[in-house]
Parts: sequence; C-alpha cells; structure tokens
Amino acid sequence: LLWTLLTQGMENMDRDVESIQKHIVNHCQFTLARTQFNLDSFGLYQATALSIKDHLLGMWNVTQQTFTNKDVKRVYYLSLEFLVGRALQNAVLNLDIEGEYSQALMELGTDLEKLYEEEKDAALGNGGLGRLAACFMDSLATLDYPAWGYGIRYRYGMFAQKIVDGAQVEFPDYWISYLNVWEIPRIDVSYSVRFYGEVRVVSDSPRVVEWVGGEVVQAVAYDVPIPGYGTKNCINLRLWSAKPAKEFDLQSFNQGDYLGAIEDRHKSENISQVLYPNDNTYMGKELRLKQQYFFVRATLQDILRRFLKRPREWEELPDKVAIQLNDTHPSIGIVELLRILVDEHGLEFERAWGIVVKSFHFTNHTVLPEALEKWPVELLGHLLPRHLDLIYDINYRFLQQVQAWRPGDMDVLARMSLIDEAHPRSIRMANLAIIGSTHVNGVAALHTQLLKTTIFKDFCEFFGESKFQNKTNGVTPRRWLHQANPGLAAVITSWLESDAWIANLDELAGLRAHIDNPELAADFARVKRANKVRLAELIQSTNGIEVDPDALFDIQVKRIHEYKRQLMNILAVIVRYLAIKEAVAGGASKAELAAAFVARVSIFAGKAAPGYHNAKRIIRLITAVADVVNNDPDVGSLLKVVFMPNYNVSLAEVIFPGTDLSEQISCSGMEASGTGVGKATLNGALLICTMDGASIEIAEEIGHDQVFVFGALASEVDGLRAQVQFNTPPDCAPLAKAKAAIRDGTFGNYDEFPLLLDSFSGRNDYYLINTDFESYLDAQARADAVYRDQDAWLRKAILSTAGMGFFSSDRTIRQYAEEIWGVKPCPRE
Ligand code: 26W
Repeated sequence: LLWTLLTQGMENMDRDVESIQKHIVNHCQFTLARTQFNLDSFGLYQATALSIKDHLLGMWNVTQQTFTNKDVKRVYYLSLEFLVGRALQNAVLNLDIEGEYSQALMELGTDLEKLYEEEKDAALGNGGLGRLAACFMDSLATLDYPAWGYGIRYRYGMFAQKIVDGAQVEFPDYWISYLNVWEIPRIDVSYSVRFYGEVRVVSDSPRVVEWVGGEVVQAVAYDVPIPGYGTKNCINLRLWSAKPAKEFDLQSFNQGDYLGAIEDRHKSENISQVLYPNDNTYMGKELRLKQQYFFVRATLQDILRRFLKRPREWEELPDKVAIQLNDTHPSIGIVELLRILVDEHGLEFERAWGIVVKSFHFTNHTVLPEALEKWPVELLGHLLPRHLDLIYDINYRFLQQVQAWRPGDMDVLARMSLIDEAHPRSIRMANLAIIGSTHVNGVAALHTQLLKTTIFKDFCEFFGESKFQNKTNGVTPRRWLHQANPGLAAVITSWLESDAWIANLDELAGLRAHIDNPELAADFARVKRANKVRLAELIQSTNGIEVDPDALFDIQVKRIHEYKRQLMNILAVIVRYLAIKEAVAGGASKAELAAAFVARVSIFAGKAAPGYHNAKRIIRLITAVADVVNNDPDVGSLLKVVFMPNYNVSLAEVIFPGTDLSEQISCSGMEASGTGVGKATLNGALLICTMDGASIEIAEEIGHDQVFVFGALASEVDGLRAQVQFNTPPDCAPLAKAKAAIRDGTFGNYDEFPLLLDSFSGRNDYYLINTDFESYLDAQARADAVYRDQDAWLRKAILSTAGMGFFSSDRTIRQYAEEIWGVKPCPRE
C-alpha cells in the first residue's frame, strides 16, 4: 500500500482555492505549530511557501524518475555561487497559480504580494557569476533539460551592507534564520571528505597508492527544487553542508579529552560557514581551497553513485555525464575525478585522463589577472597531498607534448606549465581547467576573442580554435521581466496578443511592427512612470531623499570595482553639479536653468569587497557628493544623488524596471560580459556604454544608434595605457575641475579622498578615466538631448526591449546543450 500511495504521489495536488487554503492552514498548525495567537505575516509566508513546495516536490519526484528511467545524459552545473534571491513569487508564477493563491490568501485576510516581501533573499553569490548560475537553473528547468545544479549551502551568504556615516559597513547575513522552507535536508545522502594526511605506497608494481590519515568531514546534501516555466519538470539544486565526520577521533576520547574532541568536531562545520565576498580578486586562503575541494569531492561521489546504479564501462561516463565548471573555482574536481578513477578504481593513468577530459567543460568569466586562481604549491600539497602528485603527473605528460609541438621553446613551456615557478611556486588553476576540459568558453564575443588572443593564446594555438567557444550570457525573462515588471509584461502581452514571449523571448521583435503607433509609446511611458514612482518611494523610505519621478533616472548598479568605473560616473556628476552652481552664480533664472539642464537622479548601488579599500573610498565619495548636492538649495530638483544600500536580487527587481539610462561604462576589454546590462535593456532602459562585453552585441541587435556609446575601444586600450605611462597627458579641463573641487573640500575633508585621487592621477590612470572622460561627458549630453524629446526617447526604449530576444538565458542554455554538453530535453512522463 505504501508503495502504491507513494507512486501516486502528491502529483495531483488540488489547485482549487479551498484546497489551497486547507493546505496552508494545515502547515500553519502542524508544520509551524502556530495558533491564532501567534500567527504573523512571516508565519503565513512560511506556510504558503511550504504549500507551494509540496506542489514542487510532486513534480520533482516524477521528473527525477523520468531522467532515471530514460537513462539520459545529464548535465551537472558546478558553481561555488548561486545568487537565487527570493523563491516564492518565482515559483508561483512559474506554476501559473498566482490567481488561485491570491484569492485563497485574500479570503484568509492577507495579501500574497505582502507575503512575497517577507522572504529573505538567498544570497549565495557575489554578483554576475552567481546570478548567471541562478538564471541558468531557471532556463534548464524551463527547457526540460536533464540537469542538476551543485553548490555549497553557506550558512552566511553575501554580507548585508549598511551605510554608516557615509561608509560601507558589513553585517553577517544569517539567512537560514530558523527554517529554510525551500530546502529538503537529505540526511541519507552524505559523503566523507578527507583533508591533509599522507600518501602511502601500497605496491610498487603495479603502482598502487593510498591517501590516509588527516581529517575527515562529512558533506550532507540539502536539495532545493527549481521549477521551470510552462513545464511540469522540476529540477534539483543540491547544496552541501559540512558536518563532523562519523569516524571521529577516538583517540582523544580514549585519552579522556572529551571536550577537546567535541571542539575538533565543531571546527569541521566551519567549511560551509561563509561565502567569500571577493569578486574578481583572488585571495589564497586555505579555507577557500577547503571549500572548493569539499564541494567537488561530495559532488563527484554523488554523480558517480548515480552513474554506477547500472552496470557500465567507465568509458561511458562522458556519454552519460557532462560537468560544467563555473570558472576555475571547482576545477580541483578535474584532479579529484582522476584520483578516484586511478586510486579507487584502479584505472591506468592515460585511460583515466581520457575519460576525465571528455567529461569536463570550463567557463571563464574574467580576464583580470588579479582574479585568476593560483594556489601555492605548498598549501595545496599540505591540504591535498595526492592531488599535488597527480598535478605533477598531468603536467609532466602535458609539457612533453608541448615540447614536441614547439621544440626548444622554453618560454612557451614556462607559460603553459601548470606550475608558476615564481615565488611562491603556485598551481595555475586556469591552465589546469583548460587542459582538463573538452571545451572552454568565454561569456561574450569580445571576451572570447580576448581569451583566444591574449591570456589563453598559447592554448588556443596548441589545441586548435574549436576547443574555444563563445556563449554570450543571457538573463531569464521570467524573473527579470515577467516577475519584476508586471506592468510592462502586461503591455507586451497585449500588443503581441500572446504571452508566448515569456518562454520564447524572440517574440519581442513583434513590437517593432507597432513602433510608429503612439499608443504603444503611451503604454511604455505609463508603465515606466509607475515603475519610477515605485522606485522613488523606495528611495524615500531607505534614503530619506525625495526624488522627482519625471527626472531622468540614471542608474549604475553592480559590484563596486575600479574597472567598472563608478568613479568616472560620480566625477561626471560633480562636473554637472559645478556647472549648475556656476549658472546660478551667473544669475540664471529658473527657466534658464531648466533650459540648460535636464533634471536627473543619479542612482548607485553595489557592494565593495571588505578588503578593497579603493572601492570603499569610491562609496565614500558618492555619499559625500550626495550629501552636498541633495542639500544645496541652488540645485533643487535639477540633480539628486542616491546611494541605495545593500544591493541584492530583490532590490535589483525594483531598480531595473525604473531605469531610464543604464550605466555600462567599464574600461573596454575588462567587463567579460555583464548581465545587468541585459536586465536594464530588457526593461526598456537606454544604455550609456563603452564597447565592452555584451553591450557590443546588444548594440548590434537593437541598433547602434539606439545607444549612447563612448570611449576607447578594447583594441586601443593597451596603446593608450602605454601613452599614459610614457607621455602622461594633463587632466582634461572638466576632470581637473572636478578633482579640484574634491581637493578643496567642497564635499568635505575626508581622509579617503586624497588617497582615491592619487590612485588614478597622471601615470596611475590604469582604467583610463582621463582618456575617456570627455567622450563620456559628450555621451551624457546626447542622452540629455534625447530625453528632452520624449517621443524619441520612448522609441529607443521600445526598440531596446524589442531587440532583446537573443539575450534570454534560454538561448544561452540551448547553445551550451547543443554545442558543448550534447544533452537533449527530457520532459517528464
Ligand atoms: C577568486 C575570486 C573570484 C571570485 C569571483 C574571482 C572571480 C570571480 C568571478 C568570476 C567574478 C564574476 O562574477 N565575473 C563576472 O561574471 C559575469 C557572468 O559571466 C560577467 O557577466 C561579468 O562580466 C564578470 O565580471
């Protein structure tokens, strides 16, 4: 009976309003143990989420059964980061059950939309790379691919940012407050992971070694169901949490050190405690390498257990399994799979290596040298002694091939070696990921081109171009349009007379047919205005600043980094401020001021890595400028400056729909792709951008004359830098003025400012702020001119949204599936 009932499952859970209500109330009473006396909104949110999760689990079970029965090839997406955000609204919309749940909750005396706001973001990622992984999970589920995501269940996600006295302060994000309703703990799915210890030779010929001793911790699985849109498939995101090992230190117990032994067990839990908050900067911390190995060790055991459920030859592994490495962070997995095959299953080295390489694929997300992972040999050898041996073996064989390819070329050997011989000697994880994978890909056309011609040039010549592919990033239209911008979603659906665009974003091109219809423009204008009002209200409540929804909302939201040039943005704001002051001092009337300046709100948000001083100084400058500008009666509503604290996925969902002008102003060649650029453009924002990353391809799709382009090209950057070095030009006049204002205390006398100014002055201008500054101001002036002509602006906004079909993560995922993984959609039975 149990078996029959289980297979019938909860698949046919009732979707009518009354059943939903019973179900929610049931969770209140029996899962959460709440009564009418202590049931608050958070409790109701949890009960509602639990009820949705029950729907998902039914789908999830059948989906997994289907994958198993059909014995299809699966893709495993390995990422140290998944920046998912909130899940309730996303699940409700993907299940197409919002009407029923709103009605059910309304009758229960509450409001579904209000409950959405009770959920804390799952912030298990830093920025672009982590959010990309989350968009990919949505697309994988939607397109019915037999996919699994694997990650770490950090107890503390991305830190919460507060602005105290104008500066960033970090607070811990203890997000799993007492019950994470979305996860299913799998105490039955658990693997041991070894660290340290030593390699012992068991027999010399054939050579058999054994890795013994050291510390052992346990990885326990927590599963998060990921629903797709318009499908009954539901895929799995499996996150690992560290627990003390079963086999604990008996010796300490026997020696009577009970408390000491307990303490040691406790330490093992540290491994999955915290997400490292660095983005694009490598820091050689041992605990980080421990996280990486912990993660891949558990994941590979899990993958292989599934593979071995049927009797198979090892050669079949690449026919059943594709493993995608999200940057080099999980790349020690390449060595771990080799170790498992050679040491645990007795395969001969060359045979094992062949299977490994066919199973892995690697995505690179950055060309910044400071972001490339290089683990000191000593650290790696101490923590993972057997892996270091194997790395030497891999390297030895590889370098022999390189030598045969370029006899006598010692430089190429040194560059391609897995070992960087400079002190301290270190392992180059990107080199390992390249030679251990079948495909390597970049995340936008320019980025891939740069990989092939600069940092991975030798490898491209050695392996041939076909190993190196491009997969331009995309974003999921479910979260970033359907969910975040219901107003625009409704307008689009009504003009296209179909909501097919939600699953097939190319349909947006249909808007072009109506481009000359003033009613479409009016609809766009109305929706944008409403979204700006919503954003203005949020600014009022978080920052206490009143902004005019009719002003141009000029927005830069992303991690704070010198290469992204938030500094250039705020310097241009200072130039604008000084110009207004000058006009007022010259006696300009209100009307003259209004004629000379387009009213603007400059909005910033983003986190700085805790140890990245210059990024923190940039935040300090922005908040200082905001203080002065916002309180200057000469300026009034002509200019406001806002730094919104604690940028995260939920905040982004409010910001992008309210954006008029999106700042994508990285120094060319440095932003691998960018994904915020896609979210902004999809929501009808215009771009002010350099020819960098995905902006190039977006401009191509929506038309170059739709965007405000400026600045040096990637191909010019090296030459310009050399010029700045050897023949340093003076600051251009507006930049000199802005700097002088900072120096003379116009924005206060903060210790941070001289250090910040020195960091990009004269020969130090690595990010070419001075070089690009005047063309940036010119692009801003062009944006102002178009904004004055609202018809022209709206036309561009519509064409922006209409041209975004290509930038759906569905397209990206389809390309990965067809061109890299060789997996096919597998809708459930
Ligand atoms: C080792 C420290 C570290 C941590 C994170 C190094 C590098 C990273 C990430 C690769 C940084 C990152 O998120 N890169 C961004 O990836 C996005 C998704 O492909 C791109 O859109 C961004 O351009 C890129 O900066």
